[in-house]
Amino acid sequence: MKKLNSSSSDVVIAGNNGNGNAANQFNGPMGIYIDVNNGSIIYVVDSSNHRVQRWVIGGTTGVTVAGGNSNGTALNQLNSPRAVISDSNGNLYVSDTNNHRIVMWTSGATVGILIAGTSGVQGSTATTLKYPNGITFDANKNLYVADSNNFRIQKYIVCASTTTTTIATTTTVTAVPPCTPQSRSSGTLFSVTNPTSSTYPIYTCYAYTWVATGSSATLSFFFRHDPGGWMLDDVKVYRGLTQLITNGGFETGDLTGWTYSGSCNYYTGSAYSGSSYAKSGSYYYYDRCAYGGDTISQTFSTVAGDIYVISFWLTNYSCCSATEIANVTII
Ligand SMILES: [Ca+2]
Repeated sequence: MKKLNSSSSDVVIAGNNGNGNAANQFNGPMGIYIDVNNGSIIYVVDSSNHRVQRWVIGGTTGVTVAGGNSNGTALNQLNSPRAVISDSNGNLYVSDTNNHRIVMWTSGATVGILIAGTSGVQGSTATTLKYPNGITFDANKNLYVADSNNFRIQKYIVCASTTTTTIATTTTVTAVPPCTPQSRSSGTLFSVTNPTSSTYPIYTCYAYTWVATGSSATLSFFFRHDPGGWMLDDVKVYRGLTQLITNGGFETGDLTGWTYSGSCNYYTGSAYSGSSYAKSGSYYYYDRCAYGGDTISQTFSTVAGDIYVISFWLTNYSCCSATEIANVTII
């Protein structure tokens, strides 16, 4: 372990005594974490020694504070851990990677407490993990786990009592949208007026995270295009792994599940057949509403405070000499 000193050259603060399992050595150190209560203490995940070492920065030896009993699935053991964090109560949380679990070690404990995953069992359900790696807390002490081989981030609500802190329930497994989501706090997800180029046949992916504020929300797509048209497909809203939008791929061939409103002098928006035009499947929503504007929307139940992941694919067909507007809102 090294850190920079004031002259910008590095200094060794732990280890540097070759590869081994003595108290002054490491074997495959991975995650490191500065104690949240004491900036002179560093925790080092000594991965290939299946232990977590506590070092006073600059000290000559470390003390094992988790694991150190060879690799295994017992609660006094770890198996190739990768990450450690501490909380203000002095508890350590260890990403016990090859045991597919997160364990908590209280100060001075000789065994850990299983708080997420299932010991030694890999899986992709809400109660299993597959090679977890990085872990962190948010300001409300919710625990986030990078569930590496499941390609997902898990969130666990922490329930604090007066004497100890335990993880009670798994609440959110977040679906991964088809493109990197942007965070939105207001009701407008996407808005464009008079685009300068036509992108058809390439669809663009749009994805957003949004926190519900009430018991329901309405996702709306307003389009105007005179002439030419907007093409929309694969609309999804996820709460955890539950998809909430009905007929987001328009594969019923009509607007089942959607509410239509607005007026157009020409061509109202409708589900169109044509697999070569659709982003996926056989149908897509094609809106050529000219000299007016129309909206399709869908309302679904929400839980205030929960995160929703919204995604859709959009392109425009022929432009750019007249008024062309797309507005996507969630209210
Ligand atoms: Ca489709």
